[in-house]
Amino acid sequence: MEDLFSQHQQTITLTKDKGELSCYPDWLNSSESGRFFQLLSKELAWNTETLLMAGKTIQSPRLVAWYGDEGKIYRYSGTSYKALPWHPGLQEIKSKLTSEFNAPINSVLTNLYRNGKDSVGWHADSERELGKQPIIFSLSLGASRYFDYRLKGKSNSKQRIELHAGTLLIMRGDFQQFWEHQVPKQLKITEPRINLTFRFINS
Ligand SMILES: O=C(O)CCC(=O)C(=O)O
Ligand SMILES: [Mn+2]
Repeated sequence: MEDLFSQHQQTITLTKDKGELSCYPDWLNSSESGRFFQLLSKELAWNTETLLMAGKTIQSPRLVAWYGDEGKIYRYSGTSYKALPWHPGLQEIKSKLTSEFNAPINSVLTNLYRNGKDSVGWHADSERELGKQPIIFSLSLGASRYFDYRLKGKSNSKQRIELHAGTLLIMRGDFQQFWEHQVPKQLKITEPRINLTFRFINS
């Protein structure tokens, strides 16, 4: 089978060990990423997510919204979310991804980090409905933020990259089995960032 990524000369492979993480800087140019940021920050159904932590429920330190094909259900941290119908802006990005990478996508989890106080803690995208070797396309818009990743259980393996507006990050193969990732707080950042994680779920 032809490698999905062989045609993308500008893809930077960050790790091929225990799954693959690759990065495609400037996948969208600045006018496209600016247009999508404006549109999606205004029009998506942003809400806090309820997380179950050590038996207590807390509100996520970021806003999220969940879109996808009809009937798709996403279970996360003790709560089920029914996908909202595709927003035209998300549909447009999804079409560009499916035509360039020939990958199946049926949903997208969207995150809005209102400023540097918002974050997502260490986790892997390993919910059962994603399957064992999910391919996840993660597009960043708005403010630049750090993205850290480390081998599970090995805090000294931490690596850091910075994700800028228009950067596409692709996680695939065994990446979610062996690695975890986070977007740490960066208290000096006052500007918002949107991250879109396009996925294929079997549920
Ligand atoms: O904001 C990011 O870059 C990562 C978001 C993330 O890890 C997730 O939605 O699972
Ligand atoms: Mn994630």
